[in-house]
Amino acid sequence: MTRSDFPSDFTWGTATAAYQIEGAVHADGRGPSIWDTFSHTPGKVRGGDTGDVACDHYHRYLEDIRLMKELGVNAYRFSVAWPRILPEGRGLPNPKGLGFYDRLVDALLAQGLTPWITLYHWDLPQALEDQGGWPARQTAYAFAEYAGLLSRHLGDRVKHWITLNEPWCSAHLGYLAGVHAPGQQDLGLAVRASHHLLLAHGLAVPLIRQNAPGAQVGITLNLSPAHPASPDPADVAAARRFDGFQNRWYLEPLFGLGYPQDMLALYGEVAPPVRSGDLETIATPTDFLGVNYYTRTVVRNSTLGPYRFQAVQVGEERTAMDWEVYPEGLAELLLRLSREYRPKALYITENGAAYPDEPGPSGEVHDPQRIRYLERHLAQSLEALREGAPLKGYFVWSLLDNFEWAEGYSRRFGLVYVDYATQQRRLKASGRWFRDFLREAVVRP
Ligand code: JSK
Repeated sequence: MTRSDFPSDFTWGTATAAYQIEGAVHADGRGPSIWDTFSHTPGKVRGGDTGDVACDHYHRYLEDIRLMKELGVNAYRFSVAWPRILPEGRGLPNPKGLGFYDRLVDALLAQGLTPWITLYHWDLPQALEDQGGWPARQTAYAFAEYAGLLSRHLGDRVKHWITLNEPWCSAHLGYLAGVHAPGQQDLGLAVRASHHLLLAHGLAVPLIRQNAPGAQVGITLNLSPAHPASPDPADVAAARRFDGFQNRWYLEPLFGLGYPQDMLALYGEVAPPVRSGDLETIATPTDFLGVNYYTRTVVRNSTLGPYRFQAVQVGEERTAMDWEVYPEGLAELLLRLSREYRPKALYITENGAAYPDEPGPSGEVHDPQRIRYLERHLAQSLEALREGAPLKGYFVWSLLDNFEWAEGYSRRFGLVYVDYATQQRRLKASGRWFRDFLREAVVRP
C-alpha cells in the first residue's frame, strides 16, 4: 500500500484540540472552561494533570506548523477555544482571542496547509455551564451565536468546518458517566445534553454556510461497531442497545430519521425535550460526516445501568488506552455508514493509538506498534474506498502527544513526542514512517 493507491485529491492531515495542546489558559483574556474547572478538581484527572501548560502550542504554533510541513500533510484539523473568543460564553468577542486564530490560520495558509476548524471540542465556557450547560436549551443558541461570529471572522479563509467533536462524549461522559467535564452523573441531564448538542449543530450549519462561501460543513462523531459477545439473543440485543446509544442516537436524527424508537422507549420518562422543528433543524443537510474510529466494542447483556450491557475485553492486541486493535472495524463502519445513511462524503477525522513511548538512549522514539496500527487502519480505509465508501480524507490523532482528558499526559497519541519538561518536540519513528508514506516511499516497520 502506498499513498498513490488513494485518490490524488485525498486529504491527509493530523488532528489536535485546543484544550489538549494550547496551554496559556490565562493569556490574552481567555475565560475559564469546564475543563479548567474539572482538571483543577482533585481526583478528576490522573496525576492531577491540567491543561494549564499542555504543549504550549499557543506560543509554539509556528514550530508545530513546521513539524506538519516536515510530515508532508496537506491539512490540519484543530479546534477553536470558545472561551478565548467569548470569555463569558456570549456577547462581544475578545479581539486577542480572535487574533491568535487569525495568526494560526494565516500561517497555515502561507505554508499550503488547509485549515479544518472544529468549533466545539469539549471546552464549554464555564459561564455557560453555570447557566445550566448542555442540558439547558439556551446553550444551543449560545453555540449558534459563537459559530456565526467565528465563521464571519474566519470564513473568508477557512472553508472546512466541523461543528462538534464527538457529542456522545460531551453528553455521556460529561453528564452521565461523570468521567469528563463537567462531571455530572444523571441520565436525564445526559439525554437533554445530547439533544441540545445536536440542535446546536443544526442551528450552526446554515450560519457557517452563509459566512464562509463555498465551505464544506459537517460534524464529527465517535462511532464504534457493536459486536455481541456470543450468539445468545440476550447478547445480540445488548449489542443493539450499545449501537443505539453510541451510534444510532446521533446518526439517525442527523440523517433525517429522527431519534431511534428503541432508544426513546428505553429512555421513557427521560426522553429528550424535542420541540416542533428541532428534528428538521438537526437534519439540515451537511457536506460530510467526520468519523473518529479507535476500536470496536464487544458487548454482553447485563443488569447494570440504564443500558443493561457490559463491554467485554477481547483480542490479544490492545493499546495503552486498553482499547482492542481491530482495524477491520473501520472498513465495516465506513461501509455501513455509506450503505445506511448515504453521506455525501466521509472523512476519518481521527484515528490513532496511544502507546507508552519513551526516547531510547539515542533520543529516538521507537514506536513500531503505532506504525502497524496506522498501516492496518489505512489498509482498511482503502478497502472501504474500493468497495464504494465516499471516503475523502484521513487525519491522524494526533500531531503531538498531549493532554488526554481524564488520563492526563499519561497517554501519548502523537506522531511527535513531546518532552513536557522542556517542550522539546521530536518526530517518533511513526512520524518518520508517515512522512515516508506521504512521500510514497514504501517502508516496512
Ligand atoms: C480520544 C471514550 C477526541 C480527542 C481524543 C474516553 C473516550 C475517548 C477518548 C470513552 C471513554 C473515555 C471512559 C470510561 C466509563 C463509564 C479523544 N477523541 N478519545 N476518544 N474517545 N462508561 N459508562 N458507560 O483525545 O480529543 O470512556 O467510561
